[in-house]
Amino acid sequence: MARKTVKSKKKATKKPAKPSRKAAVRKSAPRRSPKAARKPARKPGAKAAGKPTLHGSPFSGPTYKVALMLALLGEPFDFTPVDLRAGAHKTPEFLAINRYGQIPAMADGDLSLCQSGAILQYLAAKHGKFAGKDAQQQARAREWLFWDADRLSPGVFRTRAMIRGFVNLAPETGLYFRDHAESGLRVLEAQLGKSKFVAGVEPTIGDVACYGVLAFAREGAFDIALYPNIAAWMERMQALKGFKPPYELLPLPGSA
Ligand SMILES: N[C@@H](CCC(=O)N[C@@H](CS)C(=O)NCC(=O)O)C(=O)O
Repeated sequence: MARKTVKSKKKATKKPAKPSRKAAVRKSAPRRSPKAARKPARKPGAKAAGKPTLHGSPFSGPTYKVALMLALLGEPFDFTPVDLRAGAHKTPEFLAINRYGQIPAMADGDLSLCQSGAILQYLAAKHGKFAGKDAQQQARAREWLFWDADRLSPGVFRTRAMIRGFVNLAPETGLYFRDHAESGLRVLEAQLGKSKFVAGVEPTIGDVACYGVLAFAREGAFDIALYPNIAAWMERMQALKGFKPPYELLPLPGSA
């Protein structure tokens, strides 16, 4: 916020009055706005909160979920690519950022967070956006967030990873995950026939999490045209301010 400067009128003849005790205190301790006064002062030695840093990969769906959330919030961020094929996620340096040895991870000031769902919740609380408008909608949004982590993500991502050759799975294991994904798609299709977004009329972290999966559905040979409510919802998500598709938001190595 721009600070307003108030110029004092000069009075050449009058001897300046001795500053009152109140004014002297004000001079030595700069006045904080009432809003700033409510916030605790930063601990000595703590890092200034700059842009968050997202550690991940453009090929990673969970990384995209976090990047999409940051884009929808209009929060600029730095991106540090982590090369999974080179095992960069299992090095001691990376394990200090994410104890689970997985991507994504996000550093925001002194806070280092992992698990895309937890990061989405953190960002929603930080900005007061996409959490849900009241306690009921917030709880619904979290239902979808956890359901995605349990059902939709494993089904779609494992199937896609198999097709793209990121993992080597036995054909019957591949079918197990495809089945999981398809039952998840049917559940989502039914919900989106009842509400505009998963938890009601507004987009929430539940939508960001599910969209972050379905953005990669084609790479897993899932035909979203078979699910018209999902297809229409995906268009609604793509129309949100700040939206970008995966490989545009996090460019592939060598494409910049
Ligand atoms: N539940 C985690 C899943 C993260 C995840 O599966 N990340 C993958 C890449 S997309 C990974 O790091 N795989 C390497 C590993 O698990 O060792 C989240 O949502 O953040």
